[in-house]
Amino acid sequence: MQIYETCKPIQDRLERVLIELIPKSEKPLFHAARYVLENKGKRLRPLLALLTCLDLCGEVEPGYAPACALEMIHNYSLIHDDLPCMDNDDFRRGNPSVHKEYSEAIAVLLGDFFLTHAFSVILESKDVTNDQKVKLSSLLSHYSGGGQLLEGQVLDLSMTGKIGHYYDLLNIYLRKTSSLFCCALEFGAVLANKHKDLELLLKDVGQKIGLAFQIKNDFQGKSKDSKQEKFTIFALHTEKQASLLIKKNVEDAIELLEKSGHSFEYLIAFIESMFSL
Ligand code: GRG
Repeated sequence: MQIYETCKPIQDRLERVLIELIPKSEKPLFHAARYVLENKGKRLRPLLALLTCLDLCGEVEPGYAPACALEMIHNYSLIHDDLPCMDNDDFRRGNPSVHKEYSEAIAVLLGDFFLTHAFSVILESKDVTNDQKVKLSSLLSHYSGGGQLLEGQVLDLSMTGKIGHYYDLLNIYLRKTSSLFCCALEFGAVLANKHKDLELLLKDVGQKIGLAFQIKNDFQGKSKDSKQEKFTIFALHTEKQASLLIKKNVEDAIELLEKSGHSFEYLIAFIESMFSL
């Protein structure tokens, strides 16, 4: 399947909706919001949500606002992660990170804006039912909250300069990276009104894709991570073992989807494209 042809119009519309959701004002916060969103990311999480929805109910239209909300949470986490008190990154997506282009205060406040605005975007959407709004908001606060994304970041920071067990690494990766992938897939099921049946399966798939994605990310950041003494897969495994872990997690995720009794053709094709299979 040529997944690019399916994704291109969806991604083009995502970009437009994302910008439309930011108040049209030149105030510093909204200027900075457009700076971040126009400096395009891959939009993996909203695309995963919309393709899951497409597979399960044949349409994506009602999902744009919630998918954009998830992308806002992802962007908030990256803006805060780049701050000097966290990962201290001067660049993001090839351009100066928000605290470098604007100021640390704007970076903190812009993260806060995306975090709060994401929930308004869901609650004010005219395309989802009240039941869906409750479920989507609850999933978003769960996966971005103190037991998931935030705990992942706390654990990640606490392990700098240390080497833990594989279990510790798994715990960090499932939280800091898999959590928003689980959220994306579960969003798709909520939008298609199939969440009750598929919650556990999609959580399992999201965890595996997230693990594979984080290990892939570790390859890309290997030299910087080692300078910063970050605890990554390479503290415990060789490159060959790490590559095998990526392959195993992706294959297992796809097998779960294939055996689910539902047709996940778009989602599977997209996952394969994420890992160039
Ligand atoms: C500070 C609240 C807070 C959380 C930080 C997500 C995170 C936790 C830190 C960001 C750094 C990091 C290694 C995150 C893991 C997830 C990851 C690989 C993010 C990058 O995702 P991509 O590649 O980014 O999808 P783009 O730029 O394409 O959107």
